[in-house]
Amino acid sequence: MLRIALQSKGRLNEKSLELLREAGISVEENNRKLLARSSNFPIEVLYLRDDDIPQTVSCGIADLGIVGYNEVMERSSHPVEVLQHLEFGKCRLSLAIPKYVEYPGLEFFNGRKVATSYPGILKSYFDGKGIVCEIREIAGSVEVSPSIGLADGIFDIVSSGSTLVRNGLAEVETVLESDAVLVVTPGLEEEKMRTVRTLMSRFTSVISSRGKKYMLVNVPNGKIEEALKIIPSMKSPTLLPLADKGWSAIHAVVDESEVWEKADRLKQIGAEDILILSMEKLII
Ligand code: PRT
Ligand code: ZN
Repeated sequence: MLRIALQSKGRLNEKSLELLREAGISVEENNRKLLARSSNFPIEVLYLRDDDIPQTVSCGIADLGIVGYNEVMERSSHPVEVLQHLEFGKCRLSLAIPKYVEYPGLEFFNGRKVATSYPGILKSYFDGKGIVCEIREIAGSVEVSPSIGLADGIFDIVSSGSTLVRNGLAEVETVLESDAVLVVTPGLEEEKMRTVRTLMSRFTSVISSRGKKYMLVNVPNGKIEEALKIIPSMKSPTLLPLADKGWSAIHAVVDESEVWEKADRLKQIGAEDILILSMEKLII
């Protein structure tokens, strides 16, 4: 039985459970319970604060965890192995200063004060760049620090950027890009790793089918080559002859963002009956 640590509440909780659900793993959804078993996969969920997930996985109390990459990096004294980037909870850790202050470059921070909840990442960044700066660790509301005279700048999580704008701050350096990651206890025993690999391949299927559509299009045989240049397939394309001789159907998986542009180009070369379908799963 594997044990996976998930955030008990907060930004990653719902998306982590959704990923398990889409991977066909049912978990009792009562976050007030510390532990919840899956009814159809050999895994139990341990709900924790995100800050505690790296340590819990590092020492093997949980075998796996889903946590922000930023937390993994900040808590590097509790090493874990990153197995997979899960492509949700995307954000960046950036330096920001009051927007009316001129920014000459990174040397701005020499001899200044920066407030953050991520002192570890910031210190190793400044050390690597030869910047000597006073890092003031605070737990929350980092963005108000410059306006109350606590710091000259901040180092914090940015997503849309609206929190910075609301507080009169401008982002000047991006230090780390982050998303939710699947982490594992270093050196996990092989028997458990086999189940972990099954889980990872299900996650890969879920992630790679996001934002994809299934496209079916009828093309005159003389235009197949041109059509295949417009909709390159993952492997060899599926090509089926139609009852009407001289025509074929092409099936392909395409990015949702490219559907209209591809459909327009296909029509221009004489394709007809373009059908776009939602895709449930893509198991590679
Ligand atoms: O209670 P617990 O300790 O478990 O949770 P928490 O309050 O420490 O963390 P939580 O739930 O806020 O965030 C969990 C993880 O989500 C973080 O570690 C990041 O990996 C990821 N994440 C993604 C974010 C954001 N986006 C985000 N926008 N975490 C925080 N924010 C905050 C940020 O701190 C800032 O205050 O949102 C604000 C900025 O957002 P924008 O959109 O205004 O730029
Ligand atoms: Zn936290």
